[in-house]
Amino acid sequence: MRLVGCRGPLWIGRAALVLGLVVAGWAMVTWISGIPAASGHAIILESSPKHQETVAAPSRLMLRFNSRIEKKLCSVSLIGPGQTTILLLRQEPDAPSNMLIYQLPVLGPGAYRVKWTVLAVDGHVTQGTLVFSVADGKP
Ligand SMILES: [Cu+2]
Repeated sequence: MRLVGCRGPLWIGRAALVLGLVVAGWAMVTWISGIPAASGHAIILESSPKHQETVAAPSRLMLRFNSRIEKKLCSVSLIGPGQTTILLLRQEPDAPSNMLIYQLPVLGPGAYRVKWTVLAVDGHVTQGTLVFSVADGKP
């Protein structure tokens, strides 16, 4: 305390106040959006197919996150019509560090759920689900 002089405690007090406000603000945001406070870190910014989109059978799945992720510790599975689960294992190696891209097998028409669990580089695990539908090819 002597090193920072008599302004030290005041500065620490302000820092604590600002930190407190940030934490309170974050808690409020997570409470409003329904995201557990412990899992605010790697979130999806964009995907292909998009959430709730109906598409012709896609040949690949792309998930883009807001931060770099530990790709070896990420897992993504695809649950198709009839609860068939396809564990996606073959990531495209050249994808950017905040993206997961998988080649997909031929998908028949129906509803699909993508369940993802990723580890962000800051050590926090997040998970989520996105859904999309493959349209029946006939017009
Ligand atoms: Cu984090």
